[in-house]
Amino acid sequence: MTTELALWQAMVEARAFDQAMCRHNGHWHEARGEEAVFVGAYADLGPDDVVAPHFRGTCAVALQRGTSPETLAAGVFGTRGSDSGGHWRGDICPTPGPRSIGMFSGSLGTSVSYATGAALHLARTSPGAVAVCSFGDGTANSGIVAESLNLAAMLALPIVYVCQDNQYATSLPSAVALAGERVSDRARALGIVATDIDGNDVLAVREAVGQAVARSRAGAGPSFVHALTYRMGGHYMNDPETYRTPEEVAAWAERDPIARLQQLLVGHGVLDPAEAEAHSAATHARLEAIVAEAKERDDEEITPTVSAFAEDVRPELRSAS
Ligand SMILES: Cc1ncc(C[n+]2csc(CCOP(=O)(O)OP(=O)(O)O)c2C)c(N)n1
Ligand SMILES: [Mg+2]
Repeated sequence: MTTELALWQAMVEARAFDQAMCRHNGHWHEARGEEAVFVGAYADLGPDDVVAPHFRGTCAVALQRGTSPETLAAGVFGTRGSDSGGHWRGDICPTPGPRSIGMFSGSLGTSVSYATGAALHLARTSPGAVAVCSFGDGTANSGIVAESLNLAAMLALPIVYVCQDNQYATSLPSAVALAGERVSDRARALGIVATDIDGNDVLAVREAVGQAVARSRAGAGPSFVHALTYRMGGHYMNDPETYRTPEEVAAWAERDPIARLQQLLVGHGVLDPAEAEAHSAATHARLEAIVAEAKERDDEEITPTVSAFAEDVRPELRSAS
């Protein structure tokens, strides 16, 4: 199991990559404040498992699964060093690495159905392997999620659905947009085991998803985890954020998942405050340099065709079926 210290480091690295992207990519959709959900949910998976993270958090999951930040940054800016050989420019979601389903169409919810299909494939070919997918509260309202949950329940597929509820779909609060008290009740209605957790507590997320993964590995079918968190930044870089108050944002900043785990680790003597600050500053500086360098890279022009993509895409990704 990933140690608490490693979870903290993964969240720091995730934020450092994310914040560097905020500075260098005007299209970026920042994930600040939501790190506990995607770092905790994808922490303890194996190489045979399939992941389909929500676009807000995709890069952190790829980093956790061994893709280098240089490769990921190239994937965002669409240059040669990326997993697609430069044939995909992923302003919001780069090619995210082996056995990872990204958000390539821009149509939310599609990756949830792809992950469900992947779980069907795993059930037939790789006993014990699971798929984990995450999606936003807004996406949870799409028909394709309802269809996916139904199929997974009907066929007892090895999949864990994680709703990364950051309380907004662009400017629409989930409190208004979600009929019924809890989004997890929709899963319960289908007989899917569901839990509601504090999505700013990475240990709670790791625990809930870990139990769900264990159930799926044992053949007990799908689970649903509703993780309540908060988007500390705007929906995208130029969001005027007229739909919420600075007081609300400040109140949730007090519950920052990174600071929270850091306090716990310091309290337990696992982390020294000065060391924590130094590690954090060094990580932010390292990722800033990587992202800035990736943005400046001036590759020869790449013609993005499907056949060229097939030739240039990294061999291990091509054979990862
Ligand atoms: C099918 C579909 N409908 C609408 C959109 C436009 N859109 C892009 S992001 C977004 C908000 C999504 O909210 P949520 O699922 O909660 O994710 P979050 O942005 O909060 O992380 C919307 C509606 C889309 N990309 N795809
Ligand atoms: Mg949302």
